[in-house]
Amino acid sequence: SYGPAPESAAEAQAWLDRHDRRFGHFIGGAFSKPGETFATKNPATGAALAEVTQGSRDDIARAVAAARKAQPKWAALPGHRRARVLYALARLVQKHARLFAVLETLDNGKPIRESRDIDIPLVARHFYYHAGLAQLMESERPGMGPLGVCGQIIPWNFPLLMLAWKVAPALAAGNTVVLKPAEYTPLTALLFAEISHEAGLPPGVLNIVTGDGATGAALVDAEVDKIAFTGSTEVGRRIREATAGRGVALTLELGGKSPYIVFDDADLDSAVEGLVDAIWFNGGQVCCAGSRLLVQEGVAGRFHEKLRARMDKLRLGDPLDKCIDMGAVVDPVQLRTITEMVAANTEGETYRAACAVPEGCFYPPTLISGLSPSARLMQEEIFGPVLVSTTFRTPAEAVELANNSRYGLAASVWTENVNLALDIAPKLAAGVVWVNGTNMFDAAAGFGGLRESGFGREGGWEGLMAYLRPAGKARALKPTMP
Ligand code: TXE
Repeated sequence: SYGPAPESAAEAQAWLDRHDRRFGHFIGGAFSKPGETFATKNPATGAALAEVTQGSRDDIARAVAAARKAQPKWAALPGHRRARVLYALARLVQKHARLFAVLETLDNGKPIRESRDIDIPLVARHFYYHAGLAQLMESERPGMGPLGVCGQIIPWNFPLLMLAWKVAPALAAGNTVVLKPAEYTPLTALLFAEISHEAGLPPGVLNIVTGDGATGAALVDAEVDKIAFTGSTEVGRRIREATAGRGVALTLELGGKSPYIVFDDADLDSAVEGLVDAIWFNGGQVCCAGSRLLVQEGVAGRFHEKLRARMDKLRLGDPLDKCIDMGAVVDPVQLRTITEMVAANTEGETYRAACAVPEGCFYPPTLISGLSPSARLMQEEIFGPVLVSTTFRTPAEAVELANNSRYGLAASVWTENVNLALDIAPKLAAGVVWVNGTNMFDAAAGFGGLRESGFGREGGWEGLMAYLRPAGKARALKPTMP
């Protein structure tokens, strides 16, 4: 069925009401009293959803102390006991999937179709997968132990999914966590904190401190053993400097300007459809968005024509409406950034999709073609629904253009020639390469970048290893009843 889903929004509103629309931090297994607060808003309407607390240095210190206290006991549990909790978390995310999806859509502005069918199912998948790793690590990675207390700072584009990417492996490995959600989108992390109690997570193992960049900086400065960060390249650099002298383990997942390469023998209709996913999924607010189209000269005209026709069919609107393709931009600040970057461009030809654009925090799907490789918009991340394009003649030129970037997160290659695909893929400077596909994620596959896109992997065994260190001696494997 299509159309808005008012009844499910009512459930989310009721949850907010139950908390009087004011939240403190989640520290040591309970919500603290709200302190100095700020509003988190629905970007589609501008309406305030709730007040959340601006975390201070003291709040961070309390959360880190709670995590420190809980850590030895959590790490000492046999893997299958930690697995049981991770499994329960996955089940509870599924049980409350609709509430999570609607809350995410209200807070972030992403289409309900995406939060319901992509974000939340992947969150559950991450906890199931890491429940497995928690059990397997004792036999598969003997002699490895947790790092201790992990500080985790996440962005607003996939709020609960980024929490899952960070929290699931950290807890599986026996660490405890202090997590700071992004200031625009703290609500699903708070709901997750609430269900963590029901899942049997011991107090102090997961702590959530809300706040802005200053709260994040306080967490970076705190007595933690690791910082895991996803966000802007600029903040990532600052965190690297701040932790450099302290022996704090670090993983960074930063920006990107991922190439989307279409060869002249590609299935053009599939490649167009792939682009809808690559750059208009979540309104282009995706670190690995295929934001830089490189298309072979012979098909460039036809491809752009098909692309413009497809763009015109995209539907923008109320994020809770199940039939829309693109919702709101996360915040007016981000909308301004996108608008200003596009307005400052003087090169190429700009095409705005013919679809209706609602009033407020919305930006139309946009294509800017015929840019030179060094143009600012070819080099800098826009983090919005704006695709830039240029053409190439030979495969070698495609590789050169693709790698002409300070980033190296992902790449997509479209061709019907498997030899060409196998030749090109390893030459691309990217952490992930998709062939005839895009934005494919799985908990079992390590994800992460090269160059200024950061380092470290999330997902799979590599992701778990980023939360482990050689522990000195292997714990004897004792058979225990489940
Ligand atoms: O990111 P920030 P912003 C890129 C994207 C976007 C731009 C700005 O290009 O347009 O960044 O977005 C916390 N110490 N990406 O400003 O500031 C902050 O509170 C510690 C790409 O929202 O990096 C939030 O929790 N933490 C990206 C988180 O960092 C600090 C996703 C991310 O915010 C901090 C998001 C500090 N000094 C933005 N300052 C991706 N790779 O997916 C801020 N934070």
